[in-house]
Amino acid sequence: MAPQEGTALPARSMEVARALAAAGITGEVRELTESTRTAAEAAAALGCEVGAIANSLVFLSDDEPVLVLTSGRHKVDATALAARWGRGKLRRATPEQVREATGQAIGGVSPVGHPRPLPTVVDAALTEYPRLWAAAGTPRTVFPTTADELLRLTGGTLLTVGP
Ligand code: 5CA
Repeated sequence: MAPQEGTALPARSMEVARALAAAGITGEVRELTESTRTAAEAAAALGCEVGAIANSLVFLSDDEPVLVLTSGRHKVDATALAARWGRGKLRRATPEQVREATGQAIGGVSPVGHPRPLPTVVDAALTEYPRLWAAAGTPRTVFPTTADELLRLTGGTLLTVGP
């Protein structure tokens, strides 16, 4: 990992840092020199397992944007998750819909720091890792966290998300 010391964070990451601080979360946002755009890239840059990367995936359910915080080790089973969550069909959001719902671009979508909070699911697989990394608003920023913190930060629901 190669943190960039002494430089101001991008504005979108400042939003995330503010949301973390407001929730009393002590893990700090860091900006890396390498890309963290995908879970594989983030895991390589951070030297962690890909399963310990918490991807922030936006779906639309009954036209409402929702967030699924998913372990990077597997894909979301959208049909099974909708049934478990008791919601209508989940459709993957387009890049424009992601931007509108979160104020962030694909590759940097964070669990928090959005214009409005989104109904959120936290993947039960994330509880298997003592330390997780999530995106902090840009494709080079991340923060360390845990499944418990993600649940508290988002008011989310812990559910099985993968296969
Ligand atoms: N920064 C990392 C985590 S540290 C990250 O954002 N990973 S991610 O998985 O949440 O973001 C990449 C995801 O964006 C991909 O898994 C994919 O689900 C989604 N994505 C990529 N391209 C598109 C697209 N064209 N439309 C909708 N979603 C997309």
